Amino acid sequence: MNAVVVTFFVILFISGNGLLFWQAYGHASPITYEPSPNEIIDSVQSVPDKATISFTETPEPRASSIKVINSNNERVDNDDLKLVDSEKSLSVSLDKSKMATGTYTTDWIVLSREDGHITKGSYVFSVVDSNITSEEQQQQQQNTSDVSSGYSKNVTTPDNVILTFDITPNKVGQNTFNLSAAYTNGTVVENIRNVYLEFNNPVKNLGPIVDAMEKFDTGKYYLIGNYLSQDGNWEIEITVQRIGEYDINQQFDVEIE
Ligand SMILES: [Cu+2]
Repeated sequence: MNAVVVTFFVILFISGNGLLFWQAYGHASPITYEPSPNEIIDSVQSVPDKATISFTETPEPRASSIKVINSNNERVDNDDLKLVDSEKSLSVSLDKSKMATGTYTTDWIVLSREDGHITKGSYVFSVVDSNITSEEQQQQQQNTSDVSSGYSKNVTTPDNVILTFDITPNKVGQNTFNLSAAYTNGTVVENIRNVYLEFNNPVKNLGPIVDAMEKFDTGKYYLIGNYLSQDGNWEIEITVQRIGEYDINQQFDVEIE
């Protein structure tokens, strides 16, 4: 690497993308996804024929898998994993006759042919019905919000930070996640660099699904998405990266209807 490239990576690292940067190099790490994470596809017809993930290193297909699962934990792919060697990509074809509107989880696990290391991950995408107007969809969303109260919990961490974590609504589908961080003396935590959520559902074998929250005010972060793709017990791990201090890690166990 020449000096310019090194400088670029160092700046990337210092500027707070350390975690993402690190995950993107070494082993067979994903580069592109189709469908893409959190994509909202406007009809079943518009769903691509295959789910495809390309990697930084060539995967070994005999020791790898991609599964696309609906919210009833049923596979909607044809279990026909194929490697395109030149693209370092794996794909499975999708059985659209099994697909409808809803949230889908793509679960992948890959053994790198180059270094023998295993990497895995999950992400979600959604299929909606473009024939109903956005107003009607909002109405449906509103109705589902009405019948389900949200999840809300406060935890005081060993370093005297109170994390308040809310999920609205606490059911399968699109949710809004809110996090606020304040010290026990009432002052807001100001030196936050990044907040990450990691979703795991061990019983359904889903996850880890990782995403960064968006800042909307000092010490206040939110994320909207269909991460909770099935019911059951979800472990949601929050990582708050602070400038000049240790990361705060806190797990919330959430029962989703
Ligand atoms: Cu490796």
